[in-house]
Amino acid sequence: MSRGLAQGLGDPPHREARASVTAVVALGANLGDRRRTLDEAVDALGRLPLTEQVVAAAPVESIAVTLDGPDETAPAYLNSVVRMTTRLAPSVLLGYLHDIESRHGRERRVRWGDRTLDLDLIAYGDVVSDDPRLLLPHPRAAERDFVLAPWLSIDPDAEIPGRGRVDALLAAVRAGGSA
Ligand code: PH2
Ligand code: MG
Ligand code: MG
Repeated sequence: MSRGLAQGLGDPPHREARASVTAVVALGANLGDRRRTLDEAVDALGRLPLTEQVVAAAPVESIAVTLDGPDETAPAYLNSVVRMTTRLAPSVLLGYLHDIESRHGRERRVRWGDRTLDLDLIAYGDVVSDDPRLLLPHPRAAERDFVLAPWLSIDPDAEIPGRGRVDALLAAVRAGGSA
């Protein structure tokens, strides 16, 4: 089902009121003043237009996961998750996330490289989309302890559309021993 996303990508953002949807954003930082950056990013998310009920998880520290696996020699991450209700189209929300990343000096040089701030749209309502401009839900969220654990802390009944309950996914990740 990708109707919601297709509408969001094609239409002018504010032409008509769209329904309020629960959106989940993962935050990560492993360079600079990580705590301050995450705090500022949460504030910025709280100021987004057409967006309410912004709830942030307490940050968790995690080992950097690289394309070669967990790397204890890389700077550790602080990760958090924010849940909100929004009437922004998913493509518009994604644009705001990129703006906030840029304002915090985010550079895109190395895939999964060190970064001052990463904001990933994890879920947007129950939208499932394989549009390469915005994959929903985030394809790796279900395997990432550092996304699932903070998310579960603010929403014990959270689910990833098409993947299942976050508590069960987290238990599976921890049983499997991957990041
Ligand atoms: N994000 C990545 C790559 N690796 N590792 C941790 N611990 N936390 C992250 O947020 C993270 C990562 C790319 O998005
Ligand atoms: Mg990411
Ligand atoms: Mg990202």
